[in-house]
Amino acid sequence: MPREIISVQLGQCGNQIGMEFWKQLCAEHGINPEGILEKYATEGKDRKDVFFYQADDEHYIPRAVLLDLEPRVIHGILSSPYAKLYNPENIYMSEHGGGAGNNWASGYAQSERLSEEIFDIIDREADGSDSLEGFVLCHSIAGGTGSGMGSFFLERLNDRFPKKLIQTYSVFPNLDEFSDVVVQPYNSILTLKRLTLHADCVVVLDNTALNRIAAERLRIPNPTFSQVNQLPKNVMVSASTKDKRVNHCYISILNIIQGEVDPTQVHKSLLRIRERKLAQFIPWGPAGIQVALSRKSPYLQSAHRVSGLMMANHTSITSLFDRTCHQYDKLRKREAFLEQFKKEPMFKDDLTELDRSREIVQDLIKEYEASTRPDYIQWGTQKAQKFHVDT
Ligand SMILES: Nc1nc2c(ncn2[C@@H]2O[C@H](COP(=O)(O)OP(=O)(O)OP(=O)(O)O)[C@@H](O)[C@H]2O)c(=O)[nH]1
Ligand SMILES: [Mg+2]
Repeated sequence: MPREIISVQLGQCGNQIGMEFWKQLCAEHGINPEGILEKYATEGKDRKDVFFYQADDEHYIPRAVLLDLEPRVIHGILSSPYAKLYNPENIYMSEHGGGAGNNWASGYAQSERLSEEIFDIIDREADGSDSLEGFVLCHSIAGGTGSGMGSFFLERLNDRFPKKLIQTYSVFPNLDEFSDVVVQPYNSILTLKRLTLHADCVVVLDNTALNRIAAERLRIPNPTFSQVNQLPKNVMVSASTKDKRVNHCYISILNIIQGEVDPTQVHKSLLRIRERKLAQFIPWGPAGIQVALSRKSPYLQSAHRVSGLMMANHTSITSLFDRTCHQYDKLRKREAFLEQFKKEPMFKDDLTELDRSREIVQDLIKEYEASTRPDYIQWGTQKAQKFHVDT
């Protein structure tokens, strides 16, 4: 039985991508932009209560919390046709705030101060569900609010709701283009630490890959955010950059197929992939391929009878973390652009938090690399023994 999921969207990117998600979900369930069920959808037997609840007046309201330290993006949502969709009490925006100025430390420190106010919203929303499955966070790791506030809430949500799943949709910056956000690598490393330690599942949305898909496959030169944001709701990509040092492989694959397919055909294809080793999997366990078959929304026209989405945990994701570490090291070596960080309590006396975060990301890379080898099963115990000897 599907259980309720609360989504928390933070900062410009989180709220813009979140908006696309709700547009799509409303369309799939026959809910209009004001939250009212369309006449043609009243007989529907679809499960709306995972993502929506029903107010007394027949409005469907997203289980969504919208947060930003500046008002511009949320104002935009509130002046769109979807203005009445959200519960206004679930919106926190700093009316006169200037955001976190692309600074993780500022986003984190401001969130500490606002923690009580924002947890009132989250707790109320959690109390309103019968059997909460968990949370979905949507944010970018490179700015100030999505990264800093996102990090803060990842830590606290984990403390406060230890048994609930936390999944994130985390947007990584486009490294192909010049960025005027010079501290992007600091923000990214600090956020990656929290994603590694406190999230159960991180879906990486890589702006570099999304922009390349838009430019090369969809032939949109210089795609805008609004064009790029059309992609995540349909395509989830893992970075495909080749790294020659290790033999990359899949750890697990989830395929979601929507539309009319014959389950026996799907089963046969899976067997073929396994038997002929068409995809390279980890050497220490069975090929983990899951397939979920789902119905298509009856309310949406589409040119395709069947559509599919593949999400995979693939070890080549380390190339993205490597790139981030590399950029971080270049800045850190020069001690560049740290003044704004040193203004905040966490970095006032020393910068160990930055270096500690870098270490955690390096450990993550090492673990992914170890997972490509047959003796990975012993990896955790070897690490524990080493730790025992060291201490
Ligand atoms: N795909 C995508 N990326 C975005 C979008 N908006 C911003 N980004 C990316 O997000 C990063 C900047 O973070 P923002 O979300 O704008 O920053 P913020 O969280 O609002 O933080 P501050 O404004 O610094 O307080 C950059 O890497 C942008 O390329 C969006 O709508 N779609
Ligand atoms: Mg912003």
